[in-house]
Amino acid sequence: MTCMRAPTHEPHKIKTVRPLSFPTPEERRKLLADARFNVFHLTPTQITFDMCSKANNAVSQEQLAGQFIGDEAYAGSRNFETLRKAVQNVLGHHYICPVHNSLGALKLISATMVPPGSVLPSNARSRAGIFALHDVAVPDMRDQQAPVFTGNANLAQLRDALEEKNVALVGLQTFADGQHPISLENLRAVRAIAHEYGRHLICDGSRVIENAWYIQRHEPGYADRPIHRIVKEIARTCDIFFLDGAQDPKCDAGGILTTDKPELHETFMNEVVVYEGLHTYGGMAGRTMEMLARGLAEMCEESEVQWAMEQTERFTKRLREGRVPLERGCDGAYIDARSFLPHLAKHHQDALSAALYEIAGVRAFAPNLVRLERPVPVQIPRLAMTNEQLDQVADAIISLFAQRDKVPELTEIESGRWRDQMAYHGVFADLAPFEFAIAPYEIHTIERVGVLSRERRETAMREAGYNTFLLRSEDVAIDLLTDSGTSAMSTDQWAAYEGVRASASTSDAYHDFVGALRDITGYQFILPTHQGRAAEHILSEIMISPGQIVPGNMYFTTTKLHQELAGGVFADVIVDEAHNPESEFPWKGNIDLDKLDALVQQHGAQKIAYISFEHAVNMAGGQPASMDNMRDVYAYCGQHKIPVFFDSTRFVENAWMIHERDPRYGKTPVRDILREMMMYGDGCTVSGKKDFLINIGGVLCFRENEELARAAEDRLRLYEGNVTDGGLATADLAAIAVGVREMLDDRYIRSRIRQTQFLGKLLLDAGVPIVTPPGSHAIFVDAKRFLPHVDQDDYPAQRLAAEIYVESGVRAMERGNVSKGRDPNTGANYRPALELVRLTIPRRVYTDDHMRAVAEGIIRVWNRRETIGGLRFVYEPEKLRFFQGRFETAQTT
Ligand code: P70
Repeated sequence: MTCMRAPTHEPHKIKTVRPLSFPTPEERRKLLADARFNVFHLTPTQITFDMCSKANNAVSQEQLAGQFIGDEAYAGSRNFETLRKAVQNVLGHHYICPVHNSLGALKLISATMVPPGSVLPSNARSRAGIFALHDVAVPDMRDQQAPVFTGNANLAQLRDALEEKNVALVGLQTFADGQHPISLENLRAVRAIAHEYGRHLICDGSRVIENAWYIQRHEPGYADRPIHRIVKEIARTCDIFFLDGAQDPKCDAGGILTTDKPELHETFMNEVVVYEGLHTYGGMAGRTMEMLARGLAEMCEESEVQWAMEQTERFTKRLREGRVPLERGCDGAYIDARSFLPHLAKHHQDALSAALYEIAGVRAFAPNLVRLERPVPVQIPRLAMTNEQLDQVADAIISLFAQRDKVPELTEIESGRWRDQMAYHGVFADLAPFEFAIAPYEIHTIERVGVLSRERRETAMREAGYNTFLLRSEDVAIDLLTDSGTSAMSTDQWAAYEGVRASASTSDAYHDFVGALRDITGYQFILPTHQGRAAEHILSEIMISPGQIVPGNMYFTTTKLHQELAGGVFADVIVDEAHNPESEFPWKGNIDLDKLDALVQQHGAQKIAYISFEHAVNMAGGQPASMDNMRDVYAYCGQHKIPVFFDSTRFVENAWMIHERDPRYGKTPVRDILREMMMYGDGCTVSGKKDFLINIGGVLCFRENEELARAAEDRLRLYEGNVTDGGLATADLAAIAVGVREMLDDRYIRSRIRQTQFLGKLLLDAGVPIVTPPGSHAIFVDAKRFLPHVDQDDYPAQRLAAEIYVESGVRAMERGNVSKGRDPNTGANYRPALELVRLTIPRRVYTDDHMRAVAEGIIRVWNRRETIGGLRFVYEPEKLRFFQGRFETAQTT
């Protein structure tokens, strides 16, 4: 079955992100000392990566949505019914007792079934401490010889215990202690023996998924069995099954205790009200039950399981190659602290945890009883991290391993039975810090994507008239149609969105919005619009008199259209290099001052409405303008009294390119570069759906010309909405105010552009013709060089975009002859110099592994390029024909 092949990229995209913190080495030392060298006491905002897989997993958007439909009734809530059904479907057990977490389940079991003085043989150590409290012994039944399934029980030993001891129950853990998987064969044998002696088999299945995957991989006869069936088999083999909601179901709390035996259920039901809550909520909020129910069903999702397990394989492999002593645990690397720090006499685990935090801000913590001396687990929060991040965490550990001799001993100043009670004095040795170079966020929620077979993609493309705009998003695997409105919002943005007090007139969010944008642009008048083209519409109307010329650095479709609708005539004044996809000129977004001057000389300055100056020129391939060029154009226009208006849709990206390519700005933060850029203009329009990290919105700004601002406001009232909302929801204004602060984080913008460049490099290395140098928001494939045998009037870029989809499920966009349209005078196609397919990277949505998959798909198309022909229109709209035009394949001459 193909679903069981190891996936090469996430089978989903990122829906929302949560910010990471980056305390400096100095801050970390202070925080560690304050926490008395016990990393347990640090909080997530003091940590970069919290390597724990409990309660901080990423969830699907559907599971998160469950949080909001919690039915907080005291008795018989709908959420409990949902949970019950999920248990029946997923685990195949009929009866369920809800509990607040797995400790709640254990408490019920010990209170009802395990009398003091009895014995509970188990394959795990991690719960022994709890039972010891009740005077119950938990002898280790693990078969120390078992080669693959190291969590298997030693059956002879089990039998002996049942013969000789006062055994109350037989207990097992799936993936015992996070390290030891059990086979289904062994599980069945344990059950048979337990039943022979009239005892029940109880199983802690908090890591049932990881164990099921192990069975699928390693137990003979299970290679073709889907995870959900193995999970059900495991649960149904046990008399009682329980799990922690914050583990495999990726909930934030909660748990369940399930059985098929009515008499056991009755026992629990009588006790649950004592410790947990009523039998229909068991100490969970209604929303927790809803999330848990959804999480139970989703945790068996095959491709997701394969992805998470593959990450664990990769992470442990990298550490092994770095010679770090470890075991591959179910959810990460379990480091043997004694072998890691052999020179220490004591407190190996805590010394290792402290040193790792000190050098890298990573928390890995061995919980539980101090005397158990368990390994330090470096767990991967489920679905929350990218492979790039995991690689760097592994490298941080390897770098600590390389300087392990310097890790000093901790001096105990307070102690207890549990590790959280420990406190130490320590010293800081001369450990070299590890610096992360990654995106500054983790994955908070995910969105599953469409995966069709090649045949179904062929049909979908044909039905969409070979126009990627007309595909359904649910048929697309990786969507690189646009970076517009496709960003993943952060949890901080959502918090602002949710917390807003909406208003039909002026809102607090409006003032935040204006304040934030004034601060960033230095402009006085900030007008919200519902998106970019609305700002363009208004600007064009108030600035252009019929017949006036609007020089611009290459056209953008909507910008040019609004200039023309206002009676203006667009004139391209971009540097020649921009039209040459092979030129390596670093500032292909520049305005050619000679071209501009020629226009002024020819028509006179009063005939020029304004300069339409786009940052990071989209149609040229996402190419930046230099600071010098902005300054020179502004100086020139100042002399001739011609206003300069920026299209600042991708101004942060332009600013980062200046940071990268102009050595004078190599140390200047983007925020300051941006401020200087904006000085060289009189105002701007922005499609906020790009750099602002939001899904909707735009803005029109004027630096200081109040008259223009008032004229624009008049139109805003007519076309858009209130002057204080521009037709946007108050909540979106609030999200923008947060987004525009996040976009100025240098770590974010660096990682964003690095990702685009990474895709560019993969394609260049394979010889695929792309526009060079690669831009910031997109990689543009050069269809003229890709399909030289297809005439431009057979729309090679349109066809190439269609082929890329059919080959790989990746959706791209034509930017060439179809987009440029026809000359209204002759009716002929414009046949622009650039005939491109744009692979546009949404912000914070995809990972490097996605980019690799995109490149591989395009390279496959490249290898069969000779077989690809052209297209002809079957339906051609008059305006912006690329949006809704339909095509059929044409035989190329
Ligand atoms: C894209 C999007 C929008 C855009 C832009 C620049 C530099 C203004 C706008 C308009 C969406 C798009 C729009 C038309 C054709 C294809 C795609 N660009 N200026 O994917 O802003 O969409 O907010 O009205 O890039 O490049 P808005």
